[in-house]
Amino acid sequence: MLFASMLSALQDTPAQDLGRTEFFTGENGLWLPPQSSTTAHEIDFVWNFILWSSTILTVGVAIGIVYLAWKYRRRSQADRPAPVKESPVLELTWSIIPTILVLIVFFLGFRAYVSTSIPPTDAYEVAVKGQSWFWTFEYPDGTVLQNELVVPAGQPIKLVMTSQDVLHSFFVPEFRIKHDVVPNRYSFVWFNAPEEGVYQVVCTEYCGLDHSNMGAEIRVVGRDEFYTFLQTGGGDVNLPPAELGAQLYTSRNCNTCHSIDGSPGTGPSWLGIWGEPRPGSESGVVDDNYVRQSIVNPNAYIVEGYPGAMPAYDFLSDTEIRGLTAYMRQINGAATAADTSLVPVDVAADSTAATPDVPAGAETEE
Ligand code: HEC
Ligand SMILES: [Cu+2]
Repeated sequence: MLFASMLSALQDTPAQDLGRTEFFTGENGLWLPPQSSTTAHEIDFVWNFILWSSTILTVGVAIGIVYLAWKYRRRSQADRPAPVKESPVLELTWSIIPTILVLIVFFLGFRAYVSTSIPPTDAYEVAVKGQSWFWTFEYPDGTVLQNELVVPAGQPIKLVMTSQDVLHSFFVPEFRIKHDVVPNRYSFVWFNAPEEGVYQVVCTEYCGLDHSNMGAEIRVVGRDEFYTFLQTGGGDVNLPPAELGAQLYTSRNCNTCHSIDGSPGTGPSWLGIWGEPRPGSESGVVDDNYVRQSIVNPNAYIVEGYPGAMPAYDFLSDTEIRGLTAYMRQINGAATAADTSLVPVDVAADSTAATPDVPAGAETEE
């Protein structure tokens, strides 16, 4: 079929060659965002085909209406229309052309659907969990990230997605991928981003109060950077506990529910809680053990006056949990020397000028 081969030649045109201007594709452009995955141009081609064929048809029909209304206008009071005879040619034309158009749309759409739905067999798998209102990404080696996905450029990535609570939808406009994320079921989507850069993920299924803030970033990096990332688990391992805790407070989204200035939220503010009584809990007061339990198994004890809405963070490492605890102590003015320093206190006190060299990973020892 000549037409189909012409179409597929157009369809295989690389993204850059489609001839759109910076104005339309720039960051704040009015047109579609840049095509940043290997399958994006297929989706855009169907979209453009539908846009332009319906534009041409609409304009053609509108011009026809105006022209015919003018041509067959009533010229005098005595004007009588001649009987209308059917025209087989006309009727076949307006049946066959739309049928062909619809079949082309089906053919192109199905092809794009198949190629965006079936991941290549060498795809790298990352598990994705959506929950109100953030995304968790888990790598095969156990590395867990929140609201950030780091992947190597030029590598097919298969996302195995599920939801902890309600329907969400994983949408990456620049990759032209979008798929519902459903509780109690896995759904899949895949992409291959050839260019390094940062791409935005949005949730496109209305999922409650903070739906509009439910976003994530996909950071596409070079191979070397990706392997370094996997080795360090994405975390900064060389930080004093309280600083690590401060980072985790935002990177693990504790800040979406807990304030540190006493203002109310979904969960209790962390300001003023250290050492406070928690009658009925195992510890009785907010201390190291209480905080650990609150993080790993939040439903074991529910703070009075709050919903049991905190997700379990049982995947955090001990270093991370101790970091968060140190940060809570710091906010409450109860930080110890060990919370804010990586080296033994006397060493820190003695060293006047240079910071002593700390062996990597020293603070991760249990
Ligand atoms: C979706 C909202 C949400 C997120 C995200 C969240 N929490 Fe909570 N958290 C709560 C709620 C609600 C409570 C009170 C109910 C309960 O005890 O489970 C709570 C209670 C706590 C408590 C006990 C506070 C007290 O006053 O006794 C601690 C400690 C805590 N969370 C730590 C964390 C840490 C650390 C993180 C991030 C790693 C985090 N939370 C993320 C909602 C959240
Ligand atoms: Cu959502």
